[in-house]
Amino acid sequence: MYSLGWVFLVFGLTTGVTGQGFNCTFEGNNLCGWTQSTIDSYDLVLDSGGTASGNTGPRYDHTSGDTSGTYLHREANDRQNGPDAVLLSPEVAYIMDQVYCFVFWYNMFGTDTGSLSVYAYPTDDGHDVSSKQPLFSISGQQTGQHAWLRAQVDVSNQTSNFTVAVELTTTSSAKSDIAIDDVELWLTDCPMQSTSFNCSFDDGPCGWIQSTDDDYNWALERERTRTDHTGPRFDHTTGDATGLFYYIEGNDPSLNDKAVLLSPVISGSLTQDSWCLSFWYNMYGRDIASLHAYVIPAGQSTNLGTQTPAFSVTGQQTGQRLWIEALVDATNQTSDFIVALEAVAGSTKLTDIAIDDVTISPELCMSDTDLSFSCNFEQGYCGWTQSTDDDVNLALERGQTYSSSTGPSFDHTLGSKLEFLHTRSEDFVK
Ligand SMILES: [Ca+2]
Ligand SMILES: [Ca+2]
Ligand SMILES: [Ca+2]
Ligand SMILES: [Ca+2]
Repeated sequence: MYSLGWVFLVFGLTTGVTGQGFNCTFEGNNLCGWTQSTIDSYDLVLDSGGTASGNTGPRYDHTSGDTSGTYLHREANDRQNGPDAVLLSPEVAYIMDQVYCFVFWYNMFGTDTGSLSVYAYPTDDGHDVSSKQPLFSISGQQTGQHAWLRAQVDVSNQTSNFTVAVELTTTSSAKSDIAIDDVELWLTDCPMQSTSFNCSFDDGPCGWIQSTDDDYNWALERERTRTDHTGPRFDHTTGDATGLFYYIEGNDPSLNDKAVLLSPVISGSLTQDSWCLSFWYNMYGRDIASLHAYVIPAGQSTNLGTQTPAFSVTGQQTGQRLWIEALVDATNQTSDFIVALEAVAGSTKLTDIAIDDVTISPELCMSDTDLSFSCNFEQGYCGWTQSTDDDVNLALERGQTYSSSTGPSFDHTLGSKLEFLHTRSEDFVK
């Protein structure tokens, strides 16, 4: 082992790369220098193009962005073999004062997703990670089937040759797949990751976090969600599959289950106590329930049961392509506060709710949403409301409707690519 470390040390000094075979795309069914632990209960599988269980696992590999590439996958259908699977890096040479950043991509899609943990430890200590402290850990659903998120872990604090280990753990459910791809070791400090209330979500959560005082998690997704006839076609920021949005997947939760996303802290004060919260939402699906925004003191319980929402909208509001802006005044915020966005699951799988482009500014919202009978529906509903005494909501939509042989191609006001109200024949099919 000593001589192997020396080889890596020389290799590292001469090329600037330590741990030969560390960086790996897992293409060509190749683990590079990584190995499967033999003291865990399961071996990860190389996979591509979707997994055996529905409603869990990635649709595409991260390297190629399509079904041709390969990623490493914890298949939850095999969970009877045991919960934990550990992947071990090649030994990395210790170099005094060298910094190391471990970077990888993960997909965690499935209501009952387990956990992903990263360890770094002297190789000579052995590979039983159950006795070690993880440097990074995340659990529960984080993404939809198309999105991958980047994680980085500072593994610099070493005193001898070391191993990086990635542990993927399932729950007792089949909907608990986890996949990783494109692992790299950077000989630099990990880049700063800023926390920001204002977020497009295109590069991740910006410090927004999943509540644990709720029933399930929001998921970051890239395009069309798992189920037809619900969920947005693309994100709001980019209008194509390059951007990400948060959504709740209607396939899995039970009626009235709640998922809550919590913002970074905003500093309210006596001199700055009025704020305008803006976010965009897509609520397309016959059985959509509701979306609420809460403004609550920082540090207070995030159990929202007794709170009054500052904003609520219920039932289907949009078609597949349209996003509507919500403007919410937050007044009398004389101390630190956060915003909680809560989605409530409806009675069927046609209940996806999506949000994107969240911002807050130190002023009351401009009241450009004048209530008006005359409305071209370009900016929303102008105060027109959905009846609750009927069977279905009209939906604002942009461009063509979902069914190719029904509905108008373009709206009447400007003749192209704008919004119109319509009913959807699919909505009446039970
Ligand atoms: Ca194993
Ligand atoms: Ca790959
Ligand atoms: Ca976005
Ligand atoms: Ca949650």
